[in-house]
Amino acid sequence: MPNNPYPTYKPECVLITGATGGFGEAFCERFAAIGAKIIVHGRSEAKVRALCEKLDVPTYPLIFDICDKQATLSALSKIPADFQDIDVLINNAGGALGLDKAHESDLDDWENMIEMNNTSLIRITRTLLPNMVTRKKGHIINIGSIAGNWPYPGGNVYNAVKAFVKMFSLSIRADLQGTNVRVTNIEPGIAETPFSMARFKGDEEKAAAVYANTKPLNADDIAESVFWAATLPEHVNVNTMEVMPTQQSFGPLIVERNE
Ligand code: 8X3
Repeated sequence: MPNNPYPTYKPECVLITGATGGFGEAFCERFAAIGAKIIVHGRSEAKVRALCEKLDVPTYPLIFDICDKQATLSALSKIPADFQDIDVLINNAGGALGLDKAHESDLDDWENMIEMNNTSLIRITRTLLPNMVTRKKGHIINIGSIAGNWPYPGGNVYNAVKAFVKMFSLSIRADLQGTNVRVTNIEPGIAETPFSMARFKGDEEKAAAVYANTKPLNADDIAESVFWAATLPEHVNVNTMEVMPTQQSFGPLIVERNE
């Protein structure tokens, strides 16, 4: 096969939040494959350190609970000098809690989803963005979801937090005009990862049913999408990228019929 003459950009330092989860590990491996230094974030020290060991590139372990503001700011302020020039920040940490109807949902789950998917994401982004602007170099890649575009029953706050991520991504692009900093929102559809185990709080049967008898996306499919957006030449910005399995698409709107 002839070489592709299209130029690519090679990020040298990538920070991945929620790196020990399904997507996160695939992202680490994809960027390590081109020799990028990886800042591996997670809550479990053992898992973060095990992943750092596995990656065949320089790594820096970043251990904090994304819902803890002080721990977040403190850990970010301690990133050593040789990892501080972050070319790509992948805001991947987050997730769904529950799939109950709005009037039957757990209020704590709702508040936690806002904290995990939105508050933590803006905190990390706001902290790391100034250095990207100063360097006139950097890329924020947010892991959104088709849930931010398409409401579905039981999605309620998860749909809403991912819609926030989409609009935050687009909106900060406007602020970053003239800085050369890129922003991308990647919006995966149904993907077989521990996502559903977390959503259904360890109920294996419910989680497995989500992926039964179909071919969902996998973590490598999304790693490749993220990697493609991140390695395009610096004058190219992918604003949003919605990716679904071929076997997932759209349904009709529901109309209630009277007798
Ligand atoms: C995960 C995709 O379809 O379960 O963000 O909401 S979906």
